[in-house]
Amino acid sequence: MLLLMQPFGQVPVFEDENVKLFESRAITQYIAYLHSARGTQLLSLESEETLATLTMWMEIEAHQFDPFASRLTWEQVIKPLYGLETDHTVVKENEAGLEQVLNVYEKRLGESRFLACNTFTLVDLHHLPNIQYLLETPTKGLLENRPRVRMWVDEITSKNRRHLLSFHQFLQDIIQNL
Ligand SMILES: N[C@@H](CCC(=O)N[C@@H](CS)C(=O)NCC(=O)O)C(=O)O
Repeated sequence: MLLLMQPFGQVPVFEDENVKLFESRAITQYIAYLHSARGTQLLSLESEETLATLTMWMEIEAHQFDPFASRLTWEQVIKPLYGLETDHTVVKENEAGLEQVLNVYEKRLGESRFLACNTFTLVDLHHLPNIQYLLETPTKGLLENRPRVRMWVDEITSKNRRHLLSFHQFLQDIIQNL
């Protein structure tokens, strides 16, 4: 059934009348465009430059941050939920990679309050699931020992703490009912 909706057999899949999408970042962009006239403005639509900068940081999250962060979440948070053992060699390797990425973020956050611009956008939002998980692991040290990254993490997590806790509970309920 999932393969009928998503050719790679992965979640998430999104349907809104005639719109059918997969790839989480495409789904969040669609929802943000759809609701851009109300609520928090999550896209920098003011000019070609601000939009391109936002897109660039979305790519950085997807291709630089996410591979290390997702692996660290998998090893330290998701595997234990399934009763599997964390591979500490994999954790060490991925922490070394994440450190390099966070050094770039530390510099960027000296120029801009949030990653894409001075306001909270989808780019910051895309980091939240992994960051929220990693704050519950020893990897949180990497997020806390860089002052600007630490301030940014505090800011984006406090904005969304309530929603994320309920999402975590939702995920745990799904896993327990598998
Ligand atoms: N790039 C995709 C990645 C989707 C993805 O990795 N989904 C995982 C769950 S988080 C999945 O469905 N894994 C099952 C599989 O690959 O068989 C996105 O952002 O939507």
